[in-house]
Amino acid sequence: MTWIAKPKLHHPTLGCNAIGFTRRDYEGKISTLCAGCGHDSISAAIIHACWELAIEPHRVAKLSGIGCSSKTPDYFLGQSHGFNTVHGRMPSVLTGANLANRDLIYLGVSGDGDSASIGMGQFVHAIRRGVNMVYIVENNGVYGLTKGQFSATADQGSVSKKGVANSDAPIDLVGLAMQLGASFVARGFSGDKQQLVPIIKAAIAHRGAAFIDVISPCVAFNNHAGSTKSYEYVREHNDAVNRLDFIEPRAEITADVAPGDVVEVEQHDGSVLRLRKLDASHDPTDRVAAMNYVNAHQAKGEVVTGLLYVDSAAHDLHGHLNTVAAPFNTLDAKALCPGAATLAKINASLR
Ligand SMILES: Cc1ncc(C[n+]2csc(CCOP(=O)(O)OP(=O)(O)O)c2C)c(N)n1
Ligand code: SF4
Ligand SMILES: [Mg+2]
Repeated sequence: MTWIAKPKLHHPTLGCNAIGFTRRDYEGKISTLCAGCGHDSISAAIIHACWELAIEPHRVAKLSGIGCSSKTPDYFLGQSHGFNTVHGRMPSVLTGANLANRDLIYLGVSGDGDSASIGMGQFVHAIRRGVNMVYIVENNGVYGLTKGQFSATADQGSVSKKGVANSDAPIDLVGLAMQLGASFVARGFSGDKQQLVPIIKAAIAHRGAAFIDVISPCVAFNNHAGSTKSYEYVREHNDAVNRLDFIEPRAEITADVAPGDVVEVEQHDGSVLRLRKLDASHDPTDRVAAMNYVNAHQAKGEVVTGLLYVDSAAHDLHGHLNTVAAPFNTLDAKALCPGAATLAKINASLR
């Protein structure tokens, strides 16, 4: 059995959000992943973020590829749209769905194998096109589902469960996403929900390509001494560059923080990202500085987490293509087909 249905009973005292849903309304089936797998903590963070944002589940489309990570959309948002694609093909299917219906919230869930190997070509183009989505890579440095081979994000020298050292150079998806023009780039750790939940909320509110790399230890094949994606290693080497408060447009601002310690960034929908700066030298609105910062700390063996880069004035793919505001799937045949005369005019202009 690959999935287990969850009983629908709710405790009567369970709290409701602004649209009357309990947290349980955002859950999915019972997870069949290994106990302690980091991916389950990420699912819990997604559930928490969507519940707090009071998102109507039918407004979310969750898409994934193949892998333990790509199985997880079955374990959250059970009342949302879902599509499990072929290995590495989530980004193109998500792009097509987004073009057809721009009104949904697109959540792409992938693994380091799914995105950094077979799906690399798909990943880079979805990011550089600025598809309006939250793209989460649940990064454990291995192919968990196929029994723990090194993935392309495994650090050089990192040791496998069988004692073999990885000789290949790693691909850093965070650095790549920044270089490709992603307008929201963050790294989280599955073991730090306090940091991860506001990052996911901010990414959902962001219009454009929001990429989140979440270090997510595989307890079966990559959680031993010598692994740089284990719980112990990340806890010891985590350099949280900032702490994020996400403030929704209508919510009252109550945080009491000393001026100078905080950077506020307003997003398209009016929500505010309040970044408590732990490292004053990091400016999350300067892409080149953010890339240098991540690289410099990586060279020291540190895993930088937090919101690394954000461009709150970014446009998404629909903005680039100047499409109409109405989703294509709501347009009738007359609006979608301009007619023979218009077509003849376009053809004439190309001759
Ligand atoms: C076309 C194709 N090639 C290879 C596979 C075998 N395969 C299944 S999952 C996987 C890697 C999964 O790794 P990752 O995306 O990191 O997910 P994880 O299991 O680690 O969460 C591979 C190679 C496949 N299913 N389809
Ligand atoms: S094999 Fe690894 S990635 Fe897959 S469910 Fe188990 S712990 Fe998670
Ligand atoms: Mg993996």
